[in-house]
Amino acid sequence: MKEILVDEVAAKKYKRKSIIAFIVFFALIALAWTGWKWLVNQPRDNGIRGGIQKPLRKVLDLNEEVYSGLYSTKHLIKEYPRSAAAKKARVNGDVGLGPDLFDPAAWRLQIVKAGGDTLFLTLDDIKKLPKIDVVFNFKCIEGWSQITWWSGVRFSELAKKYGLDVETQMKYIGMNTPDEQYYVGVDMPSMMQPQTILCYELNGKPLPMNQGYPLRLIIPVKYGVKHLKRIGTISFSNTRPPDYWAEKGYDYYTGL
Ligand SMILES: Nc1nc2c(c(=O)[nH]1)N[C@H]1C(S)=C(S)[C@@H](COP(=O)(O)O)O[C@H]1N2
Ligand SMILES: [Mo]
Repeated sequence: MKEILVDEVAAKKYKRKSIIAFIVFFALIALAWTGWKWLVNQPRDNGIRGGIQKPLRKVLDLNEEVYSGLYSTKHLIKEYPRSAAAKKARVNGDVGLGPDLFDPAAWRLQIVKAGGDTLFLTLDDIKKLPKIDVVFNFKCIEGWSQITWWSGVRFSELAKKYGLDVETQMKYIGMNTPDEQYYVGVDMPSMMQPQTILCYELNGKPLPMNQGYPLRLIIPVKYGVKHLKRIGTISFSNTRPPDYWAEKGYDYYTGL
């Protein structure tokens, strides 16, 4: 008799606990669902290519502040011997590499100065500057990486040679393909980092067309998206220049 009573009490307790557990469980689901709804319905930061919700962008920007403050861009990315580089470098992304508005013979690097004047540089002008090698692990946000060997001139060296002092005091640099279909914005400290080059060779030979002939950006402190192939124009600003992948919702800074 006594035993049955004890069992009944235990069963009641158990039942009550289960009910509470269920209520809590569903309440949490409802909360998560409401939170999610709220987030996806937040206004987006940039409508052109979809962008992302403003609260998410805030998180990315906060990351940027923490990372750029912590590591700055003074640190050097690890380099490798040439022999470690892939003989066949992977090709990825061809936006802005179509035949329109690109005549290799007429190509000039256009640098729009702060005052509005534009410099027009030929590949030979650029090749007159000291050439350096950069052999590093190239990383794409899609999840692959590869050690590759690139050569060209340091952006900081070119800026010095062409007296871009006012320009390099600005916060950002913007780059476009000649047809303006692909474009990136890069913070100035990353651009002035000594491993950032305007690159015209891969594995000791002129860049292949699909890898940015005649000139591309190699910026080891960033993921692949920022390594713009076939540079047409370079300009400077204190606000973020448009950026193809950031407009699709990716992190603007994409630092390593
Ligand atoms: N003009 C242009 N540059 C670009 C791209 C692109 O689509 N168009 N894709 C970027 C991406 S996502 C990567 S990973 C690298 C790939 O460089 P690779 O083709 O030399 O491997 O180029 C970057 N530069
Ligand atoms: Mo990429």
